[in-house]
Amino acid sequence: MHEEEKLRFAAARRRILRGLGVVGVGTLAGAVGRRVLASHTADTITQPFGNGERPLVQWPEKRQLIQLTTRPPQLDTPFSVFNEGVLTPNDAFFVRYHNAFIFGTPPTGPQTIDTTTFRLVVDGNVNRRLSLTVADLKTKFTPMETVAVCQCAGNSRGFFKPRVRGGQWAHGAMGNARWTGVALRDVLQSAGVGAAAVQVALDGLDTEAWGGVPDFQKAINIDLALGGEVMIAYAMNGADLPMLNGFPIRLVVPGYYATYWVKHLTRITVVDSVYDTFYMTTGYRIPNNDCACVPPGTTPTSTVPITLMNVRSFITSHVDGAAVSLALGQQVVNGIAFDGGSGIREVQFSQDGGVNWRAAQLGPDLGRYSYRPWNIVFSPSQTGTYVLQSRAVNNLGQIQPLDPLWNPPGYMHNIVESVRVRVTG
Ligand SMILES: Nc1nc2c(c(=O)[nH]1)N[C@H]1C(S)=C(S)[C@@H](COP(=O)(O)O)O[C@H]1N2
Ligand SMILES: [Mo]
Repeated sequence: MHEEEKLRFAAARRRILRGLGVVGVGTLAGAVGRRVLASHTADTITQPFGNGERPLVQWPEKRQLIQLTTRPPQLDTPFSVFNEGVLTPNDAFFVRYHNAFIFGTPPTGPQTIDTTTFRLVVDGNVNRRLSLTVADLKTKFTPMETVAVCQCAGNSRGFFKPRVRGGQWAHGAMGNARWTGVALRDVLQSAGVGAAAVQVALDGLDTEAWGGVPDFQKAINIDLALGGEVMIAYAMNGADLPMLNGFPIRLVVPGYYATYWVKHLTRITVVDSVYDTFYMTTGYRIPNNDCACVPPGTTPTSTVPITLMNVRSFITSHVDGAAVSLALGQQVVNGIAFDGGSGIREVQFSQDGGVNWRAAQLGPDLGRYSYRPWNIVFSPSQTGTYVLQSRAVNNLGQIQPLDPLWNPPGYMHNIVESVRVRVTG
């Protein structure tokens, strides 16, 4: 890493990231820090799996979110947010980091990013090395926009049976946003990619942590990088990226799991071989078969890097365990569906635990990488418990499984979910 890039942490406080797990320590424990501390004890929610009690916490630029870990900050979006609208508000968008201290070591490490010194470097097998400011990206390239789902590979990991190691997310490690930025292709073309290029390696500002946690680096194949859809995004839902979602720029890889969506992107290196980095060669790998699954408790013999998201759907209007009155009569069930970019062909709905299925009405299409809203009328005829389910089919004909699929890292959970609703007299 070059010296000028290290200066990224320097003086001017374009953004302040407070409360980096240092509540009550040193100079950062201001009013915000104390409020975070207070909310630890004030509000908790319990996720529907063992050991699921979590504090609700408030970080800068965020509303109260569900805390998975403090160092690094990892925040799960409360599921009710997905019923507010098809785009996930920036202040409710989940947060996931790998390394304990994102930008240096608290309490002394800088917690700011200075956009006057921030640079995106493009190097490796290119005709000319680029060093771009955010302003360069905004003015020297053609802007583009995509609505796309950002979903952690480990979303819903807490529901795996048998349980697996790793962040015990409920269903809130996903979000859908309108991303604005420039095509990675355009930036690479302006650098001039060498003929022997195989991948581009991606690195953000966060660095290796102690305890052997390696620097978070990723790589994508050169064809994908030059395909025109992968973006270097500087805005999310019409605003600057929140600090915790990658300010000032992040990669957006529509259709791919969020592990490739490198935040605080600061270096793109064109390489002539498959890039060897922990998060490609050891982490974020799935069993090398069609279901990305193995018998529970076993180890796959062969693995490959995770790539495209599988198809999922959720009911958002009704929560598990809800009670509704029969007197309400017919009512609308709302939900969302998405996949890795083929688009949603159909969402089926069942109100009897999967015995009978009806086709739901699909809502507005914001593009094939977006959540697709859907709705259907639920008409309970008598009191009792109804098991509501939705099952999406994508344009490739892939459909959500009724039985759980298992893999050791707990990735790609996409079983049909059940929402039990009690209809009372
Ligand atoms: N710099 C950096 N980028 C990163 C990560 C990280 O640890 N550091 N984690 C990745 C993973 S695994 C996920 S799930 C997404 C989460 O994006 P979000 O925090 O904006 O929701 O960021 C990705 N980009
Ligand atoms: Mo992730």
